[in-house]
Amino acid sequence: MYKNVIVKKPGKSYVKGLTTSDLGTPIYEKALEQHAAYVEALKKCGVSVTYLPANEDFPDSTFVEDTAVLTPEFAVISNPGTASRNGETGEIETTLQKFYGKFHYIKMPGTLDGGDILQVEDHFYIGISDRTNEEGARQLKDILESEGYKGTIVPLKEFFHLKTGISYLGKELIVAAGEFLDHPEFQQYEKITVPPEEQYSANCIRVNDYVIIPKGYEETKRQINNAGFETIELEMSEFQKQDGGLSCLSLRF
Ligand code: CIR
Repeated sequence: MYKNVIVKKPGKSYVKGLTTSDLGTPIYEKALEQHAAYVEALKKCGVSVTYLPANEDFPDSTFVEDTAVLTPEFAVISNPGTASRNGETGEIETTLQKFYGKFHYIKMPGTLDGGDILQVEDHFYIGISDRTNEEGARQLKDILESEGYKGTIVPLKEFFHLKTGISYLGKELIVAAGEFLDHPEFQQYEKITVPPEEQYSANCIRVNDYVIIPKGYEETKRQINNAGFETIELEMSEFQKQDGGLSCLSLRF
C-alpha cells in the first residue's frame, strides 16, 4: 500500500521542455487540467498528496519520478542524466527529508533517471538508457543489494526509459510492450500484452485499489479489468507530447 505521493505543478516553461516526440507543443492550460485530474485520481486511491509549486527554471520538473528511487526504508536520490534536469533533485531531497531518515545517492560519473527503475516486490530492474548509464545502474544495484534487495540491470534497445514499456501491477503480473514482451528477464511473470498501437498504455500505475491508465487504450484496459483491477482513465495528451507517462508525474511511497 502507498500512503504518500509527491507531485509537482508544471510551470509555464513546461512547454519548452525536452521531447523526442513529434506530437506538437503542449498546451499549458490543458496540461494544468490534466495534472489536476491526476492529483484527484491519486487522492481517490487514498494517498496523501504533497504538492510542490512550479519551478520555471526546470521545464521538465513536473516529472518528479526521475529524481529519486524509493523503498519503505530509504530514499535514493538519483542523478538525472541530462544537464537541464540535473538540478531538480535538491528540492525533492528536502521534501523527502520529511518522510525519510536514510538517504543514498547516485554520484558522478554515474547518472540515473528514476523512470528507468521498475520495482517488482523486492526486486528492482534497472534500465540502461540514454539517461541511465552503466555506472549509475551499477551504483544503484550495489545500494539495493547492500540493503537486502535484488537488482537486475536491463540494457534498453528502443524504449526511452525502462518504464516507458513496462509496469508492475502486483500479484506477479506485469504490463509489457515492445522489447519487453519476449525479454528473458521478465519471462517469469504473468503478462498483459500491450499491442503496438497501444504502446503508450504500458506505462500505468497501480495505486492501492486502482490501476490508473491513460485514456483511450481499450485493449490494455480490458485486460487489466479482466485481471481483476478497477481502472481510472486519465487524459494524458499534454504529457505524452513531452515523453511523459503516468508514472513520471509522481513519486509513490
Ligand atoms: C524528459 O525528457 O526528461 C522529460 N521530457 C520526460 C521525462 C519522463 N519521465 C519518465 O519517463 N519517468
